[in-house]
Amino acid sequence: MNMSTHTTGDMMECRTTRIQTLCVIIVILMSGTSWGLEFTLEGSLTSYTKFPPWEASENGSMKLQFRGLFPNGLLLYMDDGGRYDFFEVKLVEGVARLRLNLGGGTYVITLGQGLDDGEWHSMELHRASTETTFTLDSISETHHCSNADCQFGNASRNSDVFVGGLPIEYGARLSMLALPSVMFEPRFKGSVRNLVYTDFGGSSEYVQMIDSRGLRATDRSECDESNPCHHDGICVNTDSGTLCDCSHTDYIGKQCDTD
Ligand SMILES: [Ca+2]
Repeated sequence: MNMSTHTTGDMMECRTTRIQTLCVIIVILMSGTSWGLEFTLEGSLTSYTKFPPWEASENGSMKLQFRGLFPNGLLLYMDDGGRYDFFEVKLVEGVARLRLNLGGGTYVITLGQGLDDGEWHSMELHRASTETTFTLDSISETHHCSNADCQFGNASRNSDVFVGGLPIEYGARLSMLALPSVMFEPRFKGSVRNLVYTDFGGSSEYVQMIDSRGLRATDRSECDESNPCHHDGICVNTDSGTLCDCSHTDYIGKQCDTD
């Protein structure tokens, strides 16, 4: 039996039950090597997922698909263990923005628009010697590295790969990050599936999730049904109800209603 079909079928079956949280855990466990794993991030101040390091010092690629309704959010981050090299992909006003540094300074590639349309979109990072190609759906742009060290970190030091956000503990250990500002980005709110690493020889691997926080069992939006947040606080759906992110307002309180 094809494992990805098996898992998708189980997920659909789970949506009809009342114990959705347990079901998602079962589906993740049954995924084993995470064939085509799909998950939904709540996009709160603490949500994240963690995957093994991407050992693409010179060659290899990484792909994933994402779907969301919010124009801003951190989609992907990895670095060389807090020295210089990093890759960061985020949505900025519905546009995908890659920032990278291979040791010679920061470079930015911006692709797509209207990516907060609730449809699935694909992104890929492809490393080939001195070139890094960023692909969003069917559009690509390539960065040509010209400094002395064009490798992405090294196998013994590279960080894990973070999708949707980083663990809150990094906030007290910013020196461990090559791009400390990543901790201040809004986190991705939406669904992600099919994270794949491909090595230079062409063999692909669906990677297994190591850790997570703030995964949702459903993408149902209570915020759309009844938004409790005042003063432009950002409503966050969680499995235990809604939360209000007041960090971008002048108000505090559970519903951003306290001056
Ligand atoms: Ca480097």
